Amino acid sequence: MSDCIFCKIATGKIPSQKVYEDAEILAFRDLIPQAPTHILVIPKAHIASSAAEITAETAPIVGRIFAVIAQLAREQKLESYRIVNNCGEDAGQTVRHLHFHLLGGISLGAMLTGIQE
Ligand code: DGP
Repeated sequence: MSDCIFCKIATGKIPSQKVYEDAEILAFRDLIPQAPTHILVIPKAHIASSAAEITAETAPIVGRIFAVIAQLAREQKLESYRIVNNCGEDAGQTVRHLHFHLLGGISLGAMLTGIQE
């Protein structure tokens, strides 16, 4: 999508601090980190604007995203971490391109999401 920030990051039009990339998936550091490790993992293609749009057809890439997250957590030496998906505006979603937050490196406490505005 031409007006989507994460599509622009995926195609390199907007620079990012990449930590993982393959043909379908990109992981990069969040612009405003909420924890010492705060990585966003996205499908490069705009397959869904939010988790609400995941279908049986697109679910396999979501599974691969979780495998990438597990690999990244090992590489970042995170013993505990939180995976967050904000689905919809009231849930705190600000970028309408499916993405998952990997947060760790600090005690995240009992907060529901670990993400604060
Ligand atoms: P969410 O609120 O769940 O939609 O998360 C969107 C995240 O994207 C938020 O934590 C900030 C991050 N973000 C927004 N714009 C950029 C950007 O241009 N570059 C990077 N690296 N992160 C961004």
